[in-house]
Amino acid sequence: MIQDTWEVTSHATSKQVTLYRESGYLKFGRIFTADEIRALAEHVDQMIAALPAGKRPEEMDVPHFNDPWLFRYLIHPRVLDVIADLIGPDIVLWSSHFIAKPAGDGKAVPWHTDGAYWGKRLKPMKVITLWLAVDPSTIENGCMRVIPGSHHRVAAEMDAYEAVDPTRNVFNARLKPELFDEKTAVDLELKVGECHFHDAWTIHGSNPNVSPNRRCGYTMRYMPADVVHHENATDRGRSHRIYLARGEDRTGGANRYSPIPDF
Ligand SMILES: O=C(O)CCC(=O)C(=O)O
Repeated sequence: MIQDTWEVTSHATSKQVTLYRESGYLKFGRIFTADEIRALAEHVDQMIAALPAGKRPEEMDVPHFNDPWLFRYLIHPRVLDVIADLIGPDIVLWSSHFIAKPAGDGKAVPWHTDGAYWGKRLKPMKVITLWLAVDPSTIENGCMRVIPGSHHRVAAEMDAYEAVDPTRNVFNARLKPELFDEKTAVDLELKVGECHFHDAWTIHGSNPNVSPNRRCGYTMRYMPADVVHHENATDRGRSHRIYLARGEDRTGGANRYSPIPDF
């Protein structure tokens, strides 16, 4: 059996940066130590155990708004070092979301781009997502899948979507199948603690989890500090907090940043 050595990386090589820009995604290694990942997994177990009746574990969106402890991951220097390699030194924390698909009946994530989902709230749309494997993420338990190079099209607006059954899917719409070739999809399997990155315009999704193992990913989302957050253009009118994680604002003062809480 091959031993899984746990190496921690805090920078992307120039080859990885080029690969990310060309393909719209990047399979990466581990940024957090084994102890840090163990602590996060325990925290997630407690969060899931505390969910109110009827709330699905795929839906733990923006948990950091009410849980400052998560900032030790979201603005960890090693994370920000890698993000800086990929998008530059001025970094805004845009969002985060645990998508934990329970064993046996985990929902699918329909094919989509994040850029279309967040609509007109961000200009220009330059979000990068770090998807961190809290559990091993495999083809069997519904790992994330991407369409390589699809971010170059930047065409996937909301009218390119059609309805799907929300009881079986994390969202109620999917990108129309005729707009891309699902046969070109790449499965992004990860060992626990590994991560991958994707661009806001990369077409991606994942299958349901019918396996005996939970699949939990923590999506940690960042953007360069020249992106303007149009607070009044939120799709559901809800307020959304953003945080200047590193460097300086580059919007000329257009954004309102929330203070980073004590963690
Ligand atoms: O966790 C998944 O399967 C999909 C994640 C996703 O849609 C995202 O990170 O934008």
